[in-house]
Amino acid sequence: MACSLWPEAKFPEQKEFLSCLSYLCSMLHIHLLTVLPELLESPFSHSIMKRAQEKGLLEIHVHQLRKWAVNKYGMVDDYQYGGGAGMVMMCEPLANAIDELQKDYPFDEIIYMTPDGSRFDQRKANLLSLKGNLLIICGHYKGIDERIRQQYVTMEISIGDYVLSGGELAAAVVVDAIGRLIPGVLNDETSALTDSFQDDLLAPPVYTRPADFRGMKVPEILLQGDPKKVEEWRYEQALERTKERRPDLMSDV
Ligand code: 6GU
Repeated sequence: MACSLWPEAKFPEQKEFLSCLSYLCSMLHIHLLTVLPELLESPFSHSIMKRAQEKGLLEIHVHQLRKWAVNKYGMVDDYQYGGGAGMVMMCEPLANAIDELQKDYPFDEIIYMTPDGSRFDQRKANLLSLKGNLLIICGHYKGIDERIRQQYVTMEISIGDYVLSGGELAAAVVVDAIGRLIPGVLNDETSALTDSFQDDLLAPPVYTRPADFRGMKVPEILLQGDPKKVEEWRYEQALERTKERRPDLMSDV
């Protein structure tokens, strides 16, 4: 949720105060376990995700799973029992990594990114943004050993009905969606309250200058300066757009 009570700090004392306050209120630690940490560098180093970390509201820790490998070659995957193409991520490195991290961070959820998980949506993003410590396991190859899923994993997430070559890009999507919802991350201009899906409606169309672009005019109502009329128009547009493009979202409206 966006919150205008979180101003931009101008002085060092303000910055420190805000960062303490945020720590007490809504600091979220997200740990990611991956064999490809490089893939997760850029998505969290810019824009809103960068600001969330600078404000002390979000901490992202990317761990190379090979650190917990069973041998000096950094082996974390092995052939699957029963035969068949594709390797499986082994139990020991994952179990050792989770056991070690869990000592310092009492995870609210241990999430496994997998195409056979349950579909990620705005509701899940909202719920996860209120947690304090999350661990996200990025799957690779044929996936992780079933026993880790049974013993450790508390939530399995897919981002859609298609297969990616690994869980990293899906994890980046999930972390971005969660991170921007942490109270204090967005300001009035970037508010999440008017996002598509936040109220089961798609967002209405938006316009900026010029008012006339190659003969295409901005709807008159937006130029008249009546906030109540603008709000009504936006709601109507959101309803129409949702009915047309995503009628499946409308069952409760
Ligand atoms: Cl979470 N992982 C992979 N590998 N593919 C996916 C996915 C996750 N979600 C959709 N496709």
